[in-house]
Amino acid sequence: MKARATCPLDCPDACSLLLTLEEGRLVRVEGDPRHPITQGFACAKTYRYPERVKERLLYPMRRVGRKGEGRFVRITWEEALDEMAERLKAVLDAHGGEAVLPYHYAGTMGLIENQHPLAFFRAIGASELLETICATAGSAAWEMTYGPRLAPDPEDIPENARYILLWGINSLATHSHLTPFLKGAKARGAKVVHIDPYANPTSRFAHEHLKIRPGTDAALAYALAHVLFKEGLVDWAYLEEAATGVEEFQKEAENWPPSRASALTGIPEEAILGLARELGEAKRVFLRVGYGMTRHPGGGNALRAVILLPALLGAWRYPGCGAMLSTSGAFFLNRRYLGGRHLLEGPHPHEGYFRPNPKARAINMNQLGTALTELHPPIRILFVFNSNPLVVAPNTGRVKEGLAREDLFTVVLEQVMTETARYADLLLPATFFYEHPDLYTSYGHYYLSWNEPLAEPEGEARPNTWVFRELAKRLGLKEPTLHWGAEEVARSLLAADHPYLKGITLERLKEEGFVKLNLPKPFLPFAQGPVRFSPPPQVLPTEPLPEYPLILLTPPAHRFLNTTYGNVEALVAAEGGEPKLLIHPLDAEARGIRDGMLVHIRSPWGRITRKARVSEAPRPGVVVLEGTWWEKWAPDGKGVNHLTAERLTDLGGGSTFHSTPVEVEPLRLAGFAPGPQSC
Ligand SMILES: Nc1nc2c(c(=O)[nH]1)N[C@H]1C(S)=C(S)[C@@H](COP(=O)(O)OP(=O)(O)OC[C@H]3O[C@@H](n4cnc5c(=O)[nH]c(N)nc54)[C@H](O)[C@@H]3O)O[C@H]1N2
Ligand SMILES: Nc1nc2c(c(=O)[nH]1)N[C@H]1C(S)=C(S)[C@@H](COP(=O)(O)OP(=O)(O)OC[C@H]3O[C@@H](n4cnc5c(=O)[nH]c(N)nc54)[C@H](O)[C@@H]3O)O[C@H]1N2
Ligand code: SF4
Ligand SMILES: [Mo]
Repeated sequence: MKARATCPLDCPDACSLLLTLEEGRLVRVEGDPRHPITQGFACAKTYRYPERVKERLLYPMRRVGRKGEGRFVRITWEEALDEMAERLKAVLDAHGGEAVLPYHYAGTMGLIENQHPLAFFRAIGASELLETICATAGSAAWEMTYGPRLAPDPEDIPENARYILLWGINSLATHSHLTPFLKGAKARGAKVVHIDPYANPTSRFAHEHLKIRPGTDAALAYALAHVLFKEGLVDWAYLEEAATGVEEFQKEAENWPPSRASALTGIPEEAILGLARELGEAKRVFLRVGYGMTRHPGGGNALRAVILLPALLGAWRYPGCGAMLSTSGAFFLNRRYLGGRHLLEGPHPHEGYFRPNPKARAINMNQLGTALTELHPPIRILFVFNSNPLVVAPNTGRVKEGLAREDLFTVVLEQVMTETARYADLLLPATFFYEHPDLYTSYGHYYLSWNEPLAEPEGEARPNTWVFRELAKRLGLKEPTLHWGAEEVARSLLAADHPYLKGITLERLKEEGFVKLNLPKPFLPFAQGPVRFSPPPQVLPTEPLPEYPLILLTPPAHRFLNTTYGNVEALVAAEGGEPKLLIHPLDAEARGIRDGMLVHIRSPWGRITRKARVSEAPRPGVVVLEGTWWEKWAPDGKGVNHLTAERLTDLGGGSTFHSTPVEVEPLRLAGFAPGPQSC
């Protein structure tokens, strides 16, 4: 059987896929040629999805070995659910809801399996997890500047954009379905410029690459603005109509002549001048910003400074032009009942076994390590789903210490035996995206879609929402939204009175699979503003430390999706078999490091060992570890986040994964006997 389903992964493309199933098992994945964004191709990763499925968990299990050891015995769902319910009741009675923490992120982007389990946690007044690991610095910056996260329609780019800036994003790897639109514009003569501290496939696609020093984007943006103001290249008519606070911003920009910005950013003065003049002349600019530049202590301000540039040029007047961070703000769904949000808003009408707690204790997911080891009163029950925190959260040393606590009861709902799953007391098998219904938005285009289950769950796998419905029954919780099935959640989401959603019903989604939002034509978000230039963004550069003079970037790998696919051997092999440190020849030479050598990488928070790859790709002073690899592939069995900090961004409480100060040294100098792989 062959049928359509939306790719559930955390990727802006939200592709429409054609799946071939044999006896309920996924055997082949193709891109849907009918979908205007997918255009008939998937990606290097998702073609391999069937290999992921082969590694799946099939039954509920209880831990028998030490935490982390990964020894389990099979149990029944009845036993698993009863045990969870008993433990929950005991902890809730003795310590209240805040002793319980859900840890979840974006294993699936389906709104229902991603968000609706939270209704259960909100109904018991659990500690509330702030979902900050990825997008909140960017979202906060965008919302301060423009309001809703709207962007030009990518389908309008080829015809309209004359100049393309890819800033802090390796879009060819992480947003590959934008590429055909960029190529379309390029073929019509648009120039493409990439701004990134290291060369990657996107730099090779661009006509020009500016290797910026990490965390200095705001200074570059101000210098570009400086030239635009000075040389009369600003669209004053647009600004007068659409923007506020321009004067204050202009004053700040006066302080950033290209010479000053050049010294800080490492970009030659002439390149800054040239870029500003070309932008000023082109006006029809499409700026694609990634979250890369936001993963710094000053990342929110940096993003604000950068996304103001298209406004200065009046680019928002043209279709396909302006700035794109995310399109997710266009899905004006009714989210009031999704994940029981209404329970956080105040007293609720249907009290159950426990009172909801509108003032639930909030825990920033970037600080899981500290939350598990230092919080008072402590977390006693942890539920992990849609996430692999042992590997993806910063400061892994701390996270492991927390997960190893004997007095912590950990439940992990997973599809595969991740390194987090090995720490579970109860490990529960989750369904795959073609086994459960769900509603999908996108953060890179404007299609809404629906997945109908295409197969019965294999083994005893169950959807996340099923597990929490069963628990709610056992706890006697009466709150109605806890007991909603997927269609009820979907209907409630679609019951929104917004012109973009007009005529989009569940029936239509079921029939057509995906439906484009009713965007106005031409689609010109922010053509009339509002654009808020004040307060003027601050320049808050990322600084190394005297003992840690290099800055480590940890951007995504081409063939993994965070840690998803990190166990698929063909993809691991294609990524080089093990994680390697990219280091510039000058930095390598200064440290006696040769290509292929094992090196220690130290930060104030931990140390790991990697093979060095001496390469001109990063700028001097910057080292790069691509990909959040599973720990098991590293020479020392330690993941990259042993090095990263729980430090938060200036706006939105976001993660700072690309700002880690490190030092690198050859293994032998660090006083360790060389292992068999070295030299
Ligand atoms: N293949 C693949 N695709 C993915 C993912 C994946 O893991 N693999 N992850 C998905 C997810 S969860 C997300 S959030 C997105 C990632 O989305 P983004 O972070 O938006 O995109 P990346 O392409 O990773 O861009 C990060 C780039 O920013 C650069 N960078 C780091 N610091 C700075 C800085 O200070 N200034 C500038 N200008 N650039 C900087 C990095 O070198 C890197 O090239 O991609 C999604 N798509
Ligand atoms: N150093 C460093 N660390 C990073 C990043 C970085 O660039 N550098 N990127 C960060 C970013 S942008 C993000 S978004 C986070 C990503 O962090 P996570 O969202 O934790 O992403 P994954 O590592 O892909 O783990 C998702 C897990 O969910 C599981 N899963 C998938 N579908 C389901 C389901 O339906 N039910 C259940 N129960 N489980 C399911 C998958 O098997 C997988 O193990 O990582 C962050 N960590
Ligand atoms: S991971 Fe992204 S590019 Fe690959 S199939 Fe899924 S949505 Fe498309
Ligand atoms: Mo992300």
